[in-house]
Amino acid sequence: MIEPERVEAQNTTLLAGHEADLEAVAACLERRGIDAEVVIGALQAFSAAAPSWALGTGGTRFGRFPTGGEPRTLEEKLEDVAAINAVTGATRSVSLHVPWDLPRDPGAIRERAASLGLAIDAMNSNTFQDNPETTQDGKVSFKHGSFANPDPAVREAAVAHNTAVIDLGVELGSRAITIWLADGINHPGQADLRRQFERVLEGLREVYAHLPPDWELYTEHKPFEPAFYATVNADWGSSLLLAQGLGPQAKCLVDLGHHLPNANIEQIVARLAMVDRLGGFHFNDSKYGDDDLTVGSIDPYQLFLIVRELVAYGGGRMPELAYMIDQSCNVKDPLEDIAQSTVALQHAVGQALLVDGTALAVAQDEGDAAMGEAILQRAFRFDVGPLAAEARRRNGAAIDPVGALRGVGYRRARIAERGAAAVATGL
Ligand code: PSV
Ligand code: MN
Ligand code: MN
Repeated sequence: MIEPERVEAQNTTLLAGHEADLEAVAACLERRGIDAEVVIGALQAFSAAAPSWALGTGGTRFGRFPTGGEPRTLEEKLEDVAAINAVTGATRSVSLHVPWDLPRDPGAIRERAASLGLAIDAMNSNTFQDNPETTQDGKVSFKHGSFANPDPAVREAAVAHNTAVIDLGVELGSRAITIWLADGINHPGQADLRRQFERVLEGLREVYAHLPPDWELYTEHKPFEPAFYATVNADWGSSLLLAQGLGPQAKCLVDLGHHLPNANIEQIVARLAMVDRLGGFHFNDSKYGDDDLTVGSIDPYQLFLIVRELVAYGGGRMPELAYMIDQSCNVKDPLEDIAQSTVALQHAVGQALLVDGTALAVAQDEGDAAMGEAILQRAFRFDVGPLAAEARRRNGAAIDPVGALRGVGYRRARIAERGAAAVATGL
């Protein structure tokens, strides 16, 4: 545990400089007619769930180089998320992935999470691998798909796994299930494109029927990998068709890395929001494909434009959607990586809140492209760093999250406790 006093101690040396920066930034905003307190308050309210599957070092098929002291159990994963939250103050929940996470005593996990100040966010099911828990001890295989599989027994297993994940989530206090399917084909002729989609929709209807009334089901699209010719839920259009075919509790989840190169993600977000089918996000950044890089590390302007669409959808504030991080890091300490992503999100939210929506609408109505763009860039170029740092500080977290994690020696202590060879379960 990183106690608040230890975080506060890390803040001490930075405090005077931070306060001077904050005062300057607040004065600058005041001249623009913006109350810094409003932005700080909105940033304090923002939180994005940490992915339980990204607390250990990621890897590729070319190797994996563990960080040391990685969490070996779900309990230890919760402790790591609590450590991230201790320094960001904006990681107040964790998203689980079943069966990578398979709590034998869900009530105890729920209590442990609550005692660490954490809630259980959306549950993720997994029919993209063969695991004994999902394939009825190897009686079926998802090699040729799950819901889209030509074999009804496999389709039933896929439904059974997803309904079991919902039941587990109910016990854990979750309110949503995110379904990403690897279903698709690698070769033309391997399966019928229309029939595959129909089967997926049929299967998801059974899962949907199992949803408690206060739950949501998110369909997560992705164009390729592992299906390299045609993925069933390949894009936002397919995802929307699935959600619309299911019912009002079904919405679309946008993983920022799940788009073909140059896709206009902010426009996709605007479209889904327009029809009230925007459910949540898997935040990350990407350079080439589904790279799962640190949020905002490659294209922070795109992130800002996406979050600005959210603020527009929320009528000037961040709407309450399922905000999650989905990333994987091969070289950084995963906890530092998630903390950096969270800070990037805070920056994007802060910048998006600075956009003068009224002036933007006037510029748009007048066809003044230069002014419309200038209004956006004025907000994007503003240094919201001190506002985000103040929001963290007021939430009892760190002015400098990565510095604080290092300062308290969190990784060193975990290596001593869990061992240098401890490797996280999951990916
Ligand atoms: C698939 O690429 C994905 O983005 C889905 O969200 C999975 O649940 C996750 O990655 C697994 O790492
Ligand atoms: Mn994802
Ligand atoms: Mn992905």
